[in-house]
Amino acid sequence: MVKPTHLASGKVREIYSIDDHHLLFVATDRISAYDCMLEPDIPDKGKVLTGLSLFWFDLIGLDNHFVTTDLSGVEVSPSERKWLPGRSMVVRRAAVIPLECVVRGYLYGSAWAEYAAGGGPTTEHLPPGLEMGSRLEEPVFTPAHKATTGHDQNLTEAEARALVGSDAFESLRTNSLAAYRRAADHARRRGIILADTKFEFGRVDGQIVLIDEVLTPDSSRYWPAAAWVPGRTMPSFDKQYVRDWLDGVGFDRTPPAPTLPDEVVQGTRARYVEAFERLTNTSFEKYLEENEA
Ligand code: Q0Z
Repeated sequence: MVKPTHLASGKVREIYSIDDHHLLFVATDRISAYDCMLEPDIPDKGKVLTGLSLFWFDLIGLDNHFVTTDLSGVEVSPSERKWLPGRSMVVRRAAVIPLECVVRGYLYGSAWAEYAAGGGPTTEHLPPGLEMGSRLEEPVFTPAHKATTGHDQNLTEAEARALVGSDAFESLRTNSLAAYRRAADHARRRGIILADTKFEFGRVDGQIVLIDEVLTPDSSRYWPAAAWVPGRTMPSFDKQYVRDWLDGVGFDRTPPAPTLPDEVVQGTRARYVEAFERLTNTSFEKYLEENEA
C-alpha cells in the first residue's frame, strides 16, 4: 500500500503523489463561473468530469496517462475511501510540456475578441469575414504558454515551435487536431457542438502522452447544437444556467459570488449529468453504481 501525499491544488482539481511513477488525479465538486469560485459545491460534478475524461480517453485512442480507477493499492483514510471512487484516477507521472494545446472549431471567446480587434497570434491563419461563433472550415491549433501566474499567453506558431521544439510541436499539433476531430464528430452526432477544447501533454519515458482531464466541460466549450446561430453569444451547455442565475440576481462578477440556492445547485448538477448522458449514451446512475466505494 502506498500513501499519497498532496502535491498540488487547482481551482477544481487536486493531485497527490503515489510513487516516483504515479500520481492520484482527483476531480472535486468545486465550480467557478466568471473566474470566481461559487458556493456550495455541485454534488457529483467531479464524478461527471472524471467519467467524461475516461470516456474520451477511450474514444480518441491516443497514448495517455491513465492507469486505473482501482484504488485498492492506494492507502487512504475511511472518509477519502468514500469520497474518491468515481472522481479519481491513478495516472502515470509525466514531465509536463508547458504548452496549452487549444483546438478551435468555432470562433468564440478570446479568439473572437482578438479576431474582431484586427487579429493576433490565435487568428493568424483565419480567413476574413467570420462572425462571432462562426464554424471554421478547418479546426485550428492555437497554443498558449502555461503561465505560472495569471492567464495563459497565446503564442504564434513560430513562438510555440521555439518553446517546445519543432518535432514536439508537430506531434502536439497533429495529435490535438486528431483528438478534437474525433471528439467533435462524436459530440455532433449526439446533438452537441464541441466549439473548442484544451489538451495538455507530457513525456513518459521520452514518449509524448496526453495528460490531465480531457474534453470535460471545464476544459472545453460545449454548446447545444439546436441553439447554434453565428453572430451572437452562445449558451454554454453546463454553466449557462448558473451564469444566468448570477446575472439575474445582479452579481457584478466581483467576488464573493452570492451563495447558490439549492434549486440552482440541483439545476446545475442536472445539466452536468445531461451532458454526460448525451455524450456517453450511458446513464450516470450506471456510472455511479460501477464506481462505488
Ligand atoms: C497536471 C493540475 C493541479 C490538478 C501536474 N500525469 C501527470 N504527470 C505530471 N504532472 C501532471 C500530470 Cl496530470 C500535472 N497538472 C495540472 C494541477 C490539480 C491538475 F493542482 N499539474
